[in-house]
Amino acid sequence: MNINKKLVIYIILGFILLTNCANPQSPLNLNPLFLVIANQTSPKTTLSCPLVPRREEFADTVTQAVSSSDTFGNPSMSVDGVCGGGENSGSLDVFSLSQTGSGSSLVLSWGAKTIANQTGIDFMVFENPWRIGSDSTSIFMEAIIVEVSQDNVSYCGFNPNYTQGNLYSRNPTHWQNFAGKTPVLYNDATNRLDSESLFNPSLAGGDGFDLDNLSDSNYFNIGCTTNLRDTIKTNGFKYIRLTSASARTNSNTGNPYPFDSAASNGPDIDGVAARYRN
Ligand SMILES: [Ca+2]
Ligand SMILES: [Ca+2]
Ligand SMILES: [Ca+2]
Repeated sequence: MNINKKLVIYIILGFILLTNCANPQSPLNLNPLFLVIANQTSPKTTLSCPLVPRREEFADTVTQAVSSSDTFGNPSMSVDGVCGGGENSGSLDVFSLSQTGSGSSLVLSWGAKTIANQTGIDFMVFENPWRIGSDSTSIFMEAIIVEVSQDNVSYCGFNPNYTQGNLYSRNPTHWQNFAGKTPVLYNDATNRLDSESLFNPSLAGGDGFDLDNLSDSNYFNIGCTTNLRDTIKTNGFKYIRLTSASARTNSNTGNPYPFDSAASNGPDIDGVAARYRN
């Protein structure tokens, strides 16, 4: 192409750009065209959940689980990424725990990595609770007891405290230090937050835990001592165990923690994310 033809093309392009900058509503605005082209060619248009390969924050190893042929009986769904359904619906990318028995617990890890205790929330548990209508005190939720360990033998937990006795409550504030009570906003495809926002519950949803709040209670006979609690707080943990609350006895009542007997068939684990991995 000779230099005169180039000059003419540059002048035309310059005119188009100037027109667009001056008047965003101009029919010459190229943005919609660019969007159409981008939508036709970019692989981002086929966003799917879960994201492959999974992001490094998520636990990637199923250490212990009881799988089944049920729809949600595949433990790998708990380590494949997180596909939260937002405030009013629950993810289906989940592995379901049973209410009682050996299938009521799941142990996950991050390969050989240690999860450290640093500033603020150290890990997030993503179940699939959802809000019933607009009432934030009415959540369809299946409570989970959370415990961590260095050797998958002796564990310490977060001193779960349920305040409504034998009566099941849908109000998450009645379930202190349990997981499974906050709707999940994070989604690998549609709400892929950066590695800091993933641990901000107001952006990601889910239930955050800080190792500073680890308890030395051994009420559940899990092998916890004050020494182990302090060691985990200082040096971190390798294994996280998630257990249906209904499989455990409430120290306040001497009975198993209640669940929504009309609708619940056990907590559903979408994934767990750790903030500080060594
Ligand atoms: Ca912390
Ligand atoms: Ca659930
Ligand atoms: Ca999942």
